[in-house]
Amino acid sequence: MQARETPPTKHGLAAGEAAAPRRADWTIDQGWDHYSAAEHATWKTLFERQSKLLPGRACDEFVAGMQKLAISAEQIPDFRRLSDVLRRHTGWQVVAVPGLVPDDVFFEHLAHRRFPAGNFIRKPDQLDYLEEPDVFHDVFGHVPMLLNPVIADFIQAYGKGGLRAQQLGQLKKLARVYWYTVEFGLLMQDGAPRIYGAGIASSATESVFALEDDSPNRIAFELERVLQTHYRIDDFQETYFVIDSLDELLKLAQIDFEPIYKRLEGRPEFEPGDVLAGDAVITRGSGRYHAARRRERA
Ligand code: HBI
Ligand code: FE
Repeated sequence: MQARETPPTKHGLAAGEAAAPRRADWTIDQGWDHYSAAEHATWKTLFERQSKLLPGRACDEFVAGMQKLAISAEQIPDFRRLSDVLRRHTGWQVVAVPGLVPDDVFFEHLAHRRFPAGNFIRKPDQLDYLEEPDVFHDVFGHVPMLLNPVIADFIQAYGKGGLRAQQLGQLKKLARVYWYTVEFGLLMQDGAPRIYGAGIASSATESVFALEDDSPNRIAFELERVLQTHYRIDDFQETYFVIDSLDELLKLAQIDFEPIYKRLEGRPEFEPGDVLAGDAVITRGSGRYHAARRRERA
């Protein structure tokens, strides 16, 4: 989830997580047997809330992935079971990590079809927002889309691209592509935007805001526009980028970004809420929500 403009400083250890010696790849045992009834109950609350909100809002591919996964409200899923299903469909597996891991570790896992998922779950008083990707964000938000072959290829390509972008010093730009697709992307379906981004799919408030609020912009995804556009890590997005088909992401996976990075050197970058003359605007937002938030902070 939280792909950050500034590298994460702390690598939070889940509450109660002993500072066990980390493996070089930062994976840990999920510790499924150690989840308390309260933690399973938090999962149930989050799962039931989203399951009510997503029909008609999540894209068909998300719904199809969720059905194949056969996860339920009753318990926090066991990553070994999830990996059995994922391996069969798209060759992915889920590996447990204590929270955000260093970028290169993250990319290395994705490049080998291993999805790092937080093994901890948020506290009941953090239901609506938390800093680090927990098991609900990662498993409920991301894993269903990993059953879609296009997304499965795209995220692996993002991992490989991330390692390359780091070598080229272009990570900040590439992180924006991940952010505005895998995390907060919308997909046109039956003439209206639908959710495929995990950051939206796992958030009760943002599932509604992203699709129905008049505040955000919704703009057709265009690679160079997104590479130059900053994003918010602390609040709803000011702009959601919309693709017409998941196959648009497959094309991205086949592009060599290096010449694009070069061409964009020194070109203007844009704020999250900007609308540009060249944008294919689907809905132009009023900006009301973020204007109110700025006034609160002023
Ligand atoms: N670590 N566990 C975890 N999950 C993430 O989504 C994640 C991460 N580390 C780095 C990161 N995301 C982003 O900074 C990169 O996508 C750029
Ligand atoms: Fe995420």
